[in-house]
Amino acid sequence: MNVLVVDDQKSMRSVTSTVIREMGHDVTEAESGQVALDIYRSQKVDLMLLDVEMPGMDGFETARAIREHKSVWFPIIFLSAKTEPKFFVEGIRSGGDIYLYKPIVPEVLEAMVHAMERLALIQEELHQSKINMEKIANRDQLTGLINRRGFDNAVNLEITKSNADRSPLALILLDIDQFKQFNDTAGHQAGDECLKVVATILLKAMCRPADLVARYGGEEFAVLLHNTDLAGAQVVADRIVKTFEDFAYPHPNSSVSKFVTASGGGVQFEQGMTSSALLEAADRLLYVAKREGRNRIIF
Ligand code: GH3
Ligand code: MG
Ligand code: MG
Ligand code: MG
Ligand code: MG
Repeated sequence: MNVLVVDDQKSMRSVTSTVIREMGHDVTEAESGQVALDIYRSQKVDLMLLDVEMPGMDGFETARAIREHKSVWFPIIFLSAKTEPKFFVEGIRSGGDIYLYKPIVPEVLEAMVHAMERLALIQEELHQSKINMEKIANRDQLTGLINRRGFDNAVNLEITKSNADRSPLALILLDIDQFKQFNDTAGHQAGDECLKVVATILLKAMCRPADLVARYGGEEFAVLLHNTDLAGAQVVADRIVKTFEDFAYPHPNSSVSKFVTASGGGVQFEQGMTSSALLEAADRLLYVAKREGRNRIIF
């Protein structure tokens, strides 16, 4: 663990630091609450040992400032010569987890650090599983692409960015042509395989890592082209159509082609547009592409 030892007295800091280092942890020292806060903001702290009486910001204020931050929890152990119950109570109220009396008893400090380490581990596991669940929630299981939820989040982020720095942003919405017939003729499982192939086709047609491909709905896909204007998006659209042709994935019952094709609508983001307006604009063009014979992307 990265342990931050905060005490205005150098001798006290060294005694504490020695115990912690002997336990195998890395120690950073701070001589005031303010310095502790600066360190906490710039590097990862897994455990803080905090003195109470310090000139300027005392330990209680320091703990409160950290807890106000609402970052991921990490343990705070107070080490104080103030042994009256009211200080103990204030220590816990200000956000401390344990309050130990000075002079420190090394075995007791060690035991308490172990106890906090156990809790910190549980906390870390929870934090990781929260991150993993977010990832799962944003991904489509069949194709491995991000799903509508993930895509909508990404679009909103990109829109905020484009509104701020005026960078261009383009979106293409795609829908597989006569996919119902595909399923009806070849079966639903074959349809699922086809969806995976279409995901591969679209990923293959992208050439920049920042371009985002999503499975937006059943047989609908969306492509978000960051820092791309309409002309750039048209190049990508041509490449998408070309990649479908190259793959030549057989369609068992399509009036458009012997192979799987898709229709699409492409739009460029305009300042102030909402994400739903952007998607609706693409959807309208997609509908036009369907009406005009499918197997094309219209801008
Ligand atoms: P159009 O060319 O006008 O887009 O015709 P279409 O048949 O593709 O469109 P329609 O909306 O009538 O049908 C879409 C089909 O996509 C119907 C639905 O069963 C199928 N579908 C949606 N999600 C999945 C899926 O996850 N797996 C499979 N196999 N089929 C799916
Ligand atoms: Mg002190
Ligand atoms: Mg559809
Ligand atoms: Mg379709
Ligand atoms: Mg349809």
